[in-house]
Amino acid sequence: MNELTPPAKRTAKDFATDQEVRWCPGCGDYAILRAVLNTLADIEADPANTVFVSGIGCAARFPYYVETYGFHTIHGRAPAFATGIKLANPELDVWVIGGDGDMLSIGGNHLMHVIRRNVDVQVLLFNNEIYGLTKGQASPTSRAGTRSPSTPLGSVDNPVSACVFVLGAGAKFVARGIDAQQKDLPGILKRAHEHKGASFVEILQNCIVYNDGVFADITEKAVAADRQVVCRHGEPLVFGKDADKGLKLNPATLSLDVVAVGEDGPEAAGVLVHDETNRTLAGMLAAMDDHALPVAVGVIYCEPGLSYGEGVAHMKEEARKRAKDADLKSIMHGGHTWTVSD
Ligand SMILES: Cc1ncc(C[n+]2csc(CCOP(=O)(O)OP(=O)(O)O)c2C)c(N)n1
Ligand code: SF4
Repeated sequence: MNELTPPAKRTAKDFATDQEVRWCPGCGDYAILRAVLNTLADIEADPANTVFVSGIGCAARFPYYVETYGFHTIHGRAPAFATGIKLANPELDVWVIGGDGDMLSIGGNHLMHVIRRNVDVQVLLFNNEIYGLTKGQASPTSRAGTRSPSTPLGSVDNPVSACVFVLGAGAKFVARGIDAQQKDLPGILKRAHEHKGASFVEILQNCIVYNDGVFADITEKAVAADRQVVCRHGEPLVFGKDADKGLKLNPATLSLDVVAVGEDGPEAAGVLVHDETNRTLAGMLAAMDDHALPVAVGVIYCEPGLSYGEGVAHMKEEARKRAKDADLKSIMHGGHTWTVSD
C-alpha cells in the first residue's frame, strides 16, 4: 500500500500572492501584511474558506496580497459586504480591512452595525490618522491642529477614538496593536480570530508619506515603555522600562491615575489587575490618549456571547417551527392582502 505524505503545513509565504505590492516603500501596511500572513499560517487557515473584504483606500488594497478569496468593494461598505458573505455562508472565515477614513468617515455607519450586530468577522482598522490614498487630507482620527490639504490652518475637528467608538456600539472584542510590533501583533490577531462574534482591532499604522511619525511619541524605542501599557488579562497594568509605574483607579474622580510601583510590588501600590471582561475598565483604557496616561495596547476587552449568525439561525429555526404546515401560497395569501382593481 502506498503511504500518503501528509500535506505540508502552509507557511506565511504560501499565503502571499504574486501581485506587485503597490504601497509606498516604508509604509506601515507592509508590516501589518506580514503579521496577518504569519497569523494565517499559525492558525492553519484554509485559503479556500477564507475571505478578505475591503473598502477603498491604501489599506483596502489588502485582499490583492493575500492568497485567499477577496473582495475590494466600495468606499466604507466592507462591513456590509462582509455581513452578507458571513450570513450566506457561515463556514467562511471573514476578515474586514479598512483605513480610518474608510471605516470612520464614509463607513462609520456600516462599522457601527457590523459591531452592534456582533457578526462573526475580524475587523482590522489601519489607523494612520490621515487619508493616504487621496494624498493626505485630515481624517476623523486626525488630531486637532493637523495641517493637511483639506485643513491648511490646522483641523478644528475633535478626533474620534476608534476603540471608544466601537465600545460605544457594543463591541465584544476590542484590541489595539502597532504595525511594527511584529512580536505582539500576530498574537492579538490570533485572539481576534478565536473570538466568536465581531472582533475589532485598531492597528496604529505609519503613513510614511502623508503623516510620518504621527505615533512616534508612543512607538519610538526611547519612549515606548513609558508610553504604552500592555493589557494582559489577569496581570497588573504596569508599564515603564522597569515596570515601575502602574494604573490605579482614583475613586474620587472615577478615572485612572499613574502611580509609582515600589519594591513591594504592584499590588501594594494599588495597581489595577487587567480584567478583559470588565467593560467599564475597557472604556477607561481605550480612552487613554493624552500624555498623562500611557496608550493601551493588547486585548482591551473580550466578552464571549451569541454572534449574529447564531441569532439569525435560531430565528430561522423558530420561523420554520411556527410555519411547519404552511406552504408558500398560504403564506403569500395570509395576513393583510388585497386586490387592486383597475
Ligand atoms: C464615494 C467615494 N468618496 C470618496 C472617495 C475618495 N477616497 C478614496 S480613499 C479615501 C480615504 C482613504 O483614507 P483611509 O480610509 O484612511 O485609508 P488609507 O488610504 O489611509 O489607507 C477617500 C476619501 C471615493 N473613492 N469614493
Ligand atoms: S500614502 Fe501612506 S498609507 Fe498609502 S501606501 Fe503610501 S505610505 Fe502607505
